[in-house]
Amino acid sequence: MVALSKSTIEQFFIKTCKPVNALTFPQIPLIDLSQPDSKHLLVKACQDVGFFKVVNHGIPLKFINELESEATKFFSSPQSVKEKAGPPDPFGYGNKNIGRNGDVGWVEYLLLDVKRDSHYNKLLSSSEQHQENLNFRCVVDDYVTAVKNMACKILEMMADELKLEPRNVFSKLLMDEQSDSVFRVNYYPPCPELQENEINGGNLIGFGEHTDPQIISVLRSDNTSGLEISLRDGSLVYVPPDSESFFINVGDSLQVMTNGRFKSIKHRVVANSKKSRMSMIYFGGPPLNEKIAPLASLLEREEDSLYKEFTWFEYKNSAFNSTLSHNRLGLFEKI
Ligand code: GA4
Repeated sequence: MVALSKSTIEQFFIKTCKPVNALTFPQIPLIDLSQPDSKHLLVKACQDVGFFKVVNHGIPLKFINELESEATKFFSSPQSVKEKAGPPDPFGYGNKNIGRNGDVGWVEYLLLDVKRDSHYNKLLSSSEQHQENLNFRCVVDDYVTAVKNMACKILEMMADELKLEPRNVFSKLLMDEQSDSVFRVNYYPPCPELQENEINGGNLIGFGEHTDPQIISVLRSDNTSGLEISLRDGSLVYVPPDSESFFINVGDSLQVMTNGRFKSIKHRVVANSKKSRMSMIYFGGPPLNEKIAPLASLLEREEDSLYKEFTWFEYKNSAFNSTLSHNRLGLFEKI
């Protein structure tokens, strides 16, 4: 293993003047998907926080465990093998560099296109890894299909509670064959150099603060902590990990479609110098040519649209040409 110098590690130190609130956010909304009254709580969570945790989600544990074990195998393989799946733009393996504009994080990741038959092309290109990669592909497919169905169920409950018709007004965008959804596996390795030097109190930025551009994100992580969400007053609060539940956050596009009723929440991940962390996130996005604008039925008599209409292609382009912390929606707000 190549030892990293102090100055190399320094670029990942958390550069923020805001203290991390060590207290657990007391009310991370908890939604029990098996309860009939949950659609009301779900909409409230999207309005108040833009983030919630779901239990009784019905995703088979087998899918989660198999994916985690395949991903662990991938991230522990030699660097040369992992690099065969890279670079990450548009899809593949990435290491420390995030996006196109200089963001860095203490993270390795796989970004995968979830459109049938279009993903893993690079992963599958190395013939000696062929069988292993096929297994990986199968477990990702099973997992993503199940998580997408859960995301659609949640979106339909939201539409129902908001009295929107048709009920699949949001979910049809994810179900569309052309849906531009992405799947990401993040691996935050431990940092032995940081422990040895006991620098910076052990805080490294794993994934900098940002909002997700899509409609909805479904996150599952192992039991290592690291996720923090930013409340409206800008304070960051720690989200206790829970490997048996899923965390959902509202994306920028859903904020626009609900004319700002639902909030897309800023979040970040702090890497742990002692323990690795693995997370898997499904980002449910619309087809590229889909027009994103506040739904007419939500614009009540006196209510003006807060956003200019755009296509998902335009928004995605603008997002991918920005840095993580950029206020992406600002460009599309009506003044
Ligand atoms: C954040 C949500 C998803 O992980 C992602 C990220 C994307 C990337 O990693 O390439 C972006 C980021 C995300 C938003 C701003 C741009 C693009 C990195 C970045 C600096 C895959 C996505 O869709 O947008």
